[in-house]
Amino acid sequence: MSIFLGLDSSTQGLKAVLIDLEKGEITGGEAVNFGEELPEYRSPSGFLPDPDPLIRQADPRMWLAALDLLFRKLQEAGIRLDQVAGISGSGQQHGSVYLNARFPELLRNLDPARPLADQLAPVLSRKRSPIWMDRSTRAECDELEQRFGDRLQRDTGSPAIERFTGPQIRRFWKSEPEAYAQTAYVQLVSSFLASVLAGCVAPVDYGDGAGMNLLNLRTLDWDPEIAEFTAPDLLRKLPRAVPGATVVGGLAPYFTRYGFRAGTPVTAWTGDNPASLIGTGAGMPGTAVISLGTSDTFFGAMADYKTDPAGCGHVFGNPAGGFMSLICFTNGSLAREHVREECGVDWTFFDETSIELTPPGNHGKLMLPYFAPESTPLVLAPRVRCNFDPAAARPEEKIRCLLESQALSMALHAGWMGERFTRLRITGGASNSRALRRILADVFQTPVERLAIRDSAALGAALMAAHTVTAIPLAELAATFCAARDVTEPDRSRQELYEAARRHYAELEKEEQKRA
Ligand code: XUL
Repeated sequence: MSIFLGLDSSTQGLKAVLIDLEKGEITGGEAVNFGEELPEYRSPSGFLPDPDPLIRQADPRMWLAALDLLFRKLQEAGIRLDQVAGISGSGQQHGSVYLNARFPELLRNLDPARPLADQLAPVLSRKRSPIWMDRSTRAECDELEQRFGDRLQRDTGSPAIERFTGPQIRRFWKSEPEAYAQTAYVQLVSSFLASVLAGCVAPVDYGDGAGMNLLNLRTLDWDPEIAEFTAPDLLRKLPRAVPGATVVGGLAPYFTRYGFRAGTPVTAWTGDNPASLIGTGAGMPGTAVISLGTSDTFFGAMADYKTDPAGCGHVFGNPAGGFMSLICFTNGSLAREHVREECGVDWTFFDETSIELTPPGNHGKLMLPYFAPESTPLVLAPRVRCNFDPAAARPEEKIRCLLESQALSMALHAGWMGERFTRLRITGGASNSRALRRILADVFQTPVERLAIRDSAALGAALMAAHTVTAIPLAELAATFCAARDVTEPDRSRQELYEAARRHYAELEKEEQKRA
């Protein structure tokens, strides 16, 4: 049996990808959109609308209902789920699920005649789960920072962050102490769904665990001091922390209703970003991935444990072993769309023509593209700053200026990782921009590979399941399943030009930070 199933429970939906190792192909997939297909949970965008923009919570029963629906869709599509030899998954990071002491007993005795959401509702000690978009924990972050100072980032990989699970747990304990006391298990979205599949309380992997401000990345275990300060008795409520390639149990008999075999290995789930690292074939140091969306993210495997002195980048466990970075640039396509609209041009002009009409380096034009608050570097009061008069610049100059500035900022802020990248892989909508691929290749002086893969987190989970069950090296699996569509080679003659531009960009950014 050579078929493996990867799932990804993201903000807006649940996806499945099936891979066949013998055929070397992705053989199937399915998806459930929470808002459209499960309207009874009243979450059109995957979370419960709340008038307070800082509060973003979801009903965990919705994730369970999606699991039932997704498996039914796979079964109805005629997929032989009895042929699946291993299952893994990934979840939106940081979101947490709170369960009472009956959780293990209910997991052991799931009744195949009743939906998961109904059966597990009585074990939820908190009806609503905070998700990664929640930013209501500034006070708790301040308390953690005050108590632990720099040690928090040094040891957990990140300073206290509002969406991270530790501050969220602390807020829950402070605001609902009784419900917290009823909580016997705190799970992440990933480990919660792994628990349901395996019919037992599943561990948290180092990848997703590192998004909690609780896992000590030096000892690879929960930090007792930080856990105790976060909330009383928390250490006892957390599951074990384990490496990514861990079998957590056999598939619960409940899932035979969809045609699966009971006992099929379920391997540890991870966060969507660590899973994407694997699904883009970037599990080994040397390859970095740039995912171009509304926000752009830059991530890559790291040979050694290091943290970002500027406090912007995060460090997570790498499911392939070792560590990975995650750096988020909020003003990604958000800024690209702004500038395109401002210039009044179409995407063809933006993505193709603009670089033909302007020279590399653009005669030194640079822009700090903070159309919205920025996470890297931290900018709370946004404003766009140029080192030239934008009113006097032509549209193509402004466009090149934005794209070069975005690439320079990425190169600058990835420096702390101390990694030498020999290739960049890019995904997401804007990876179709020829201008951006050319500029990234030249700024990083690295070949830029455009990936054909769409659901990289679900694919990464399928690859982790296959690797954990068969022991086939991840690099071998990546060579088969994570091929690039095309490559843009760097123009070596532009190295010095862009090195100088990077220095100028750093100076401009420093000046602006001082001003703010
Ligand atoms: C990462 C983060 C998001 C979520 C989205 O820190 O908050 O990327 O994982 O699913």
